[in-house]
Amino acid sequence: MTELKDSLTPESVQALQQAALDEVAAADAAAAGQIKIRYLGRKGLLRQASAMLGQADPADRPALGQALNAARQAIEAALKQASSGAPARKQAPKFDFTIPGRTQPYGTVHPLTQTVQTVKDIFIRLGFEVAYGPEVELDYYNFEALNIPPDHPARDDLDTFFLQQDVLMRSQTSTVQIRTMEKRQPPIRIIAPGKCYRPDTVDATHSFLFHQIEGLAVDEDITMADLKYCLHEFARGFFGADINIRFRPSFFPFTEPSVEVDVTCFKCIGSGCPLCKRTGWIEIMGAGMVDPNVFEHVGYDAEKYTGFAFGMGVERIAMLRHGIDDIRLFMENDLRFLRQF
Ligand code: 2NL
Repeated sequence: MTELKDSLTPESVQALQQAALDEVAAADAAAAGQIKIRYLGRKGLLRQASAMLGQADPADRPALGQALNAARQAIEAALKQASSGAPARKQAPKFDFTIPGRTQPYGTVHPLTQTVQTVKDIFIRLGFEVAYGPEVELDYYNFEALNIPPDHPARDDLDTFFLQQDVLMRSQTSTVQIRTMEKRQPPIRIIAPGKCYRPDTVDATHSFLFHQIEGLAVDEDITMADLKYCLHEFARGFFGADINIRFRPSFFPFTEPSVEVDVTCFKCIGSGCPLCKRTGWIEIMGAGMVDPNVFEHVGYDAEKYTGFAFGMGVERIAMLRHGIDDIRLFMENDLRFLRQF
């Protein structure tokens, strides 16, 4: 804090000015106000100094008067610059621990992943293991070992994504079952979930990428009754305890006999409604007894072993279960859709 000397000299006025400028340079907005009052106020130091002019030697008065004016102007200018240019120093932020913490929004498991998990759980309870395999496959595992003849329409370039002559994006997960049978001897009970690819034009029910779950059981004395029991258990677990199944004859190159599998319409419980087109039944998958030619390819004794196999589209059963009417919703990552599951 600067005090006035007893006598007024150009040096003491100069010292007063410098003290004021130093204080302004170190001050924040609030302190600048105090400095202004203390130096320039009505009872401020400059006024007090001016009052002492009368006691000064008359010869010195003009120089002292000029020095006091210069000091006033310099201090005013410094204060003006401090209030306009210099950013007001902020107070240290106070921590308010009464405000609730910031939460991260939780994600949800994708509906297709949930569907695969549900199907897996049901078949694991029935004694099946879960098997996986590559999505880029050899023609052999996708077609030849499955007894699909060379002229079959599925082998056309228009129905399969070929990468090279004999390399393709798998169009079904039967490839995983062939690979498993190549490596292991019966008994085998596996399900193979995974992505599959077909160059379909995308619409409400078709996609170039979809998911499949195939199942396979091979042992001595496996019969169609075992197939029907397992698929009935699956249908009850997935759609509800009052759901029944039925087999209709069909054809696949890799099964003989082959069937289409229907479940009781879970909307009307079989009485007939628009969803099941008044039939009371809804088709959910294909299945059958493994063709002996497939066993030949993997080196199993077709006289000793029999097996059943089935394949279902994950998107299809997820859409049925949740009443979803467009397959594209699964891939659009629209949170308004995803948050509903
Ligand atoms: C369908 C029909 C099916 C199979 C897949 C299979 C696999 C092996 C041997 C014999 Cl290794 N069969 N898989 C059998 C019948 C039907 O899928 O409509 N899928 C969506």
